[in-house]
Amino acid sequence: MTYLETWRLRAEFARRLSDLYGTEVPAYTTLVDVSQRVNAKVLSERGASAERLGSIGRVTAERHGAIRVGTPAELAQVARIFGALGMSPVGFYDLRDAAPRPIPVVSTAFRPTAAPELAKNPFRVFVSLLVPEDGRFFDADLTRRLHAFLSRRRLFPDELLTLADSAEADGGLDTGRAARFLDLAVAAFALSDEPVDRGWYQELEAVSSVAADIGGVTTTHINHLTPRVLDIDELYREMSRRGVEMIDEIQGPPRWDGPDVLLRQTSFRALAEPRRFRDADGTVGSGELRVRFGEVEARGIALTTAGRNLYDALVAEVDRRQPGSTSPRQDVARQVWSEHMPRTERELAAGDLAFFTYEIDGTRPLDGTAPPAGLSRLLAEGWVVPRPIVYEDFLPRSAAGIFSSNLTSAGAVTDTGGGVHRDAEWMSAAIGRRVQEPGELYEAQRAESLRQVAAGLGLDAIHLPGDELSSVAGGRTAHGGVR
Ligand code: OOG
Ligand code: NI
Repeated sequence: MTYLETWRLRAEFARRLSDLYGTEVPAYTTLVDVSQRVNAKVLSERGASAERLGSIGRVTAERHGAIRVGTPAELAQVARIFGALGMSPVGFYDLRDAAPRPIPVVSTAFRPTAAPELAKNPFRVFVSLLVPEDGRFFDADLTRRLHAFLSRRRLFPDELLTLADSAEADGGLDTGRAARFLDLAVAAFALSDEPVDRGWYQELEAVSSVAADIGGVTTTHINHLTPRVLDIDELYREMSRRGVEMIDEIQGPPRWDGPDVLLRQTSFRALAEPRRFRDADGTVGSGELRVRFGEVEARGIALTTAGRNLYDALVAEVDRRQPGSTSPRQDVARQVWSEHMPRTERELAAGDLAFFTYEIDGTRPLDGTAPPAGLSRLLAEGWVVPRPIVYEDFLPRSAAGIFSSNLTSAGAVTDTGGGVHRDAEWMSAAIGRRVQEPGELYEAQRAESLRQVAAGLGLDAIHLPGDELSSVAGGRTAHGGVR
């Protein structure tokens, strides 16, 4: 191979980061082993249906990472490195008012967006940006000192950024430059042995351990690397059996006998790692920090806005029932889901609750009838078959749960100081690239498949279930139809 095109750079980066993280955090290697064992078992038990949400090749290589940076300029540099790997910012997550604990960051995820790229390698990174200006966490003096500290550090060497720009512009790098780029990129996310200023770190840690992990050190590092597993409950049990202490529960939807949607995640506590510290008198000594951890996830089908609203309503219902219940949250959730969540993919599709691509069902007997223009009838009469679109993004509540389960200090937040406004627009401007809406991407994928189905069936357009209802009610037939 003389040239590494974008997706190969991405796959190679993910593989090398995984090797690095395995040497730094040995429990990660155990997690990957157990994940692969569980995946093999699920595949042998369930056969082809195990691959409905991604081929075993994709799932085995699949990882997400998490990193944390301190300034918009650093975030913009991260975007150039991930741009070289074919990953762009998707989704805006504000964790500053998150339960169970507020975290002083706003986040996005860098990932491939086109389906063929995701199929080749879906590597994604959850990137969090500290908000030192937020007065609920930092007083004016601390904000000023954080800005000064962050402006003095340089996370990524110029050579790395220049190579990244050229890889992005050309869609890859020749082998020699690719090797150099990958060395520099992986090294930029390794844990540094640069001494940590103990007093400064502890001052920030009193506010938030995430703030200390970001603004208390002169470098960044990969915080965790998360494999994907096909049966997260089995993985949870197996890790516990091996003596790895997991957090109390699996975040996200419950295990149940209907379709998996969105994302289920769980993690184990940060491990204390040896780090060097510099004390006020200038002496350098050793110590430990607990900032990194292990996480694993299971992915389900992406939900439409209506599906997401239903999901949020069910989460709220679980919150309402939970306090009076002696059952674990997941059991309460399973009960709530069995009452309200459609039990089949077809019902999710017909109710426009989840995203699918559609194909003409070639096995349908030709009986001379003309195909209807509404998706519900096309489904009910067997004209088309749905194929689920995998949820490629994150859940703010789970992210907050993952952050919080690994904090070393309770932190200090006031509700008196001023919060500063941050949104996807703000973040797009900071990065210099548009932060895309996850829903837009799923919607575009579905629309493209419906265009092809319409063309194949000789229809002008196919109407989504919501539009069929409104047209029955005398509403907007053309509006929202997919042409
Ligand atoms: C990110 C926490 C969120 C996830 O998978 O939801 C996250 C972090 O700890 O930096 O990784
Ligand atoms: Ni994560």
